[in-house]
Formats: sequence, structure tokens, C-alpha cells
Amino acid sequence: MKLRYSPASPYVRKCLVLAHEAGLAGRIETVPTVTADPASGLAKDNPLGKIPALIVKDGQVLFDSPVICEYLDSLHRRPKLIPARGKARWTTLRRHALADGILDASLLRRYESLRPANERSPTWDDKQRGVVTRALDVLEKEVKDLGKPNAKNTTLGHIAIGCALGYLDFRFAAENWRNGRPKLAAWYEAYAKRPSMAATVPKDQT
Ligand SMILES: N[C@@H](CCC(=O)N[C@@H](CS)C(=O)NCC(=O)O)C(=O)O
Repeated sequence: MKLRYSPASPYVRKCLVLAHEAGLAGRIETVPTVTADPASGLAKDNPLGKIPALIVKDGQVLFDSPVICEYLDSLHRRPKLIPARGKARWTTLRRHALADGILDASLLRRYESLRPANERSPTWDDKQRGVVTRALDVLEKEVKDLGKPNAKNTTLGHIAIGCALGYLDFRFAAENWRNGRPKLAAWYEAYAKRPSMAATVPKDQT
């Protein structure tokens, strides 16, 4: 499988962390892709022009990280990272959605910050920052339910939350999301040590 990839993308990271947890990382060939570069050919693979995009055996291209995660989770025989049914499934999907919401709002803020100063909207930035703040406050309340970060209880929900917090450290370190959220900070400190997270620490594409 080939994965359209950037080491800076938190959505890509989510897929790779899941691949590591599932024992599939060795089957994924990463294809460094600069989304803004038309020569990358990305639009041919994903008309939405986004990474991650996963090119599978029969040539089909899967995109949007939730779809890719679902596909990868179907390929292995370890305990599933997306529970098949029951409360565990809905809790996992809700956590995934909450963490992706943090990412979506943070990416909007990141893109806004890269626009020329006279085209930026502080109102827009405040709105997105508010989204992130509210979601983090919910996580601080719910983090006790995540349990100890270990291979046994890891789900896509945990992975997505870990990647979202890692992205805040990567791009918004000065805002220090840990302030007032000691329980979430402690959980993340332990979770970030998982080999799957340590192997995928974000960095700028060179
Ligand atoms: N919902 C998508 C979001 C993917 C996304 O926004 N990726 C960013 C990189 S972190 C991207 O490709 N941005 C390029 C663009 O929006 O033009 C997913 O979960 O895969």
C-alpha cells in the first residue's frame, strides 16, 4: 500500500499510529506529498487535494483519514482498534469525532495564520480557538474514562486524541493547552510514550 504522506499532517499521523498498533506499518510505503504542489499528482489520486490518501492493491484510492483507518483496521487479526459494535463502538467513534474536530479547527487556524496579514480574520480565528477550547475542556472531564495508555485498551479514539494533542504541541505550543487541564496533560504524557506515537512525532516536511 502507498500512503500519500507528510510528516507534519496529523490526519496522516492518525493512520500511521493505527498502522503501528495493528502491526501493519511495514506494509505501508509512504509517498512524501506537498499538497500545494500541482506536480505532486495528488489531485489525480484524491480530487479533494488532501492527504492522507491510501493507494491500495487494486489501485483504488481511499481518502479521508476515517475511511483509511477503517480500511487498515479490517486488514489485521489483532484486537480491533475500532470496536465492531455496542457502546465501545459509539464511544470510540465519538472520541474520534471530537479529536478530529480539534484538528479541523486547528488546521483552519493554521491556514489562516499563513495568509497575508491583511487577509486574516481575528473573529474567525477566535471562533475556531473557541471550538478547540471547548473540546479540550470536555476531554479534561472525560479523560479518566480513557484508562491506562496500553496496547490492550487502545482504540482509534485514543489514537485520534493523542494525535490532536500532539498537533497542538507542534503548531500551537505557545498557547499551552495543558493550562488548567492537568488530567489530560498527565494522560498525554504517558500516551505519547507509546512506540506508535514515538515513531510518528510530527515534523515539517523538508
Ligand atoms: N478530513 C480529512 C482532512 C485532511 C486534511 O485536511 N489534510 C490536510 C493536511 S494536514 C491537507 O491535505 N490540506 C491540503 C488542503 O486542504 O488543500 C481527513 O481526515 O483526511
